[in-house]
Amino acid sequence: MKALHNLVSHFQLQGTPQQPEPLGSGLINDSYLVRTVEADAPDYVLQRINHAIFQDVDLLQHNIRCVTEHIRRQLKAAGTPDLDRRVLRFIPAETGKDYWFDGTSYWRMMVFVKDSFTHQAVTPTSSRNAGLAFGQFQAQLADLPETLGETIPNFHNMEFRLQQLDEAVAADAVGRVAGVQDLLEAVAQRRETMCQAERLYREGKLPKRICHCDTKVNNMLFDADDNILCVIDLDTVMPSFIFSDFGDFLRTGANPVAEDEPDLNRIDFDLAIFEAFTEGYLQSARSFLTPLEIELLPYAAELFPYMQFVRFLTDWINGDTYYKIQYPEHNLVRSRAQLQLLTRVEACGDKMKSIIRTLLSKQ
Ligand code: GN1
Ligand code: MG
Repeated sequence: MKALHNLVSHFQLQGTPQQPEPLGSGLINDSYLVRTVEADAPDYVLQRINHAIFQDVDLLQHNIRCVTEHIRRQLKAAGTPDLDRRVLRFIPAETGKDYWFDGTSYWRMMVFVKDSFTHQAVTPTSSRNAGLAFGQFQAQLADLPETLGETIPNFHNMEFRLQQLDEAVAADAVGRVAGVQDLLEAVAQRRETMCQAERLYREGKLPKRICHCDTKVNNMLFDADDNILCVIDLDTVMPSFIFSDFGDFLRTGANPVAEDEPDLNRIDFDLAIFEAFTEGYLQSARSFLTPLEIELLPYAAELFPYMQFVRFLTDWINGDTYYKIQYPEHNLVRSRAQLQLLTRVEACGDKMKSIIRTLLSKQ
């Protein structure tokens, strides 16, 4: 812990930092809260960047700097108060870069958004706000002057994720393939349909836009009155299909239980949440969405449980090399939970379409 404290000294902070304390439950990066002694100095978050996953730290922090500054400029121009609670602010290290390399790990610091809360579950009201917020996030970034790179190449590319699964199955590194034949069958059945976005993109029918790409419920900060303050966890902001933000929110938000729920009977797809989120999203995003993007929103709701199912299953077959696990079968349990969610979403296909039709006619 002494070492953590030393790290902090390499950043251009305001105030006197105290000993970092562990923070949050992200599956990828390690986070610490760094309080400052002075009441008028902000507190900070110190994070170790998972360099195995985000291999190009310069590109990563460049993307984040472009995005946060662009949004900050817009909010400022609109006269929005309390900017440090409305968009993340990263602190340069003494090198002038937005990270510090200690010889082994890459670290970064940002201002801790005070009096903020995250949710693991959502209500229709907070979902509508989330739809508005993520649609607005895409809208804000529509005129970003800089070009962003892919911080994780092919991150939400379904064809690529299936290829990774195929490779894992072929290698069968830890002998787990025989035990998951039913799951592999479920993957195969849906393969063609689920890869339609990439096909449409190649045919020039579907655009990529700057998206958040990890729109989980717990990647938004709310104030004490449940208003959305800002979107966090910007590591995966990159060009993608808008389905990323739409589908991944519903994957976690419309499921009343956690993404790794072991009791499959408790997993569901809540259409009230779908409706509320879609209403908010269409309200802020409709102006730039194409008719095909809108038509494919129900597909997006299926795509993300499917993609997460494929990713967890791949990690299980690889012997748990990517996601942190809390118990030995965790990735298998996660896989089964995501497949169950997918079947619940699939059962709602017609209802989703009719909800979207109704919402469009009302707006
Ligand atoms: C990871 O970092 P975290 O926990 O917000 C993952 C997402 C997955 C999610 C599943 C970079 O997100 O893509 O949907 O776990 N992020 C990365 O919980 O792989
Ligand atoms: Mg996160």
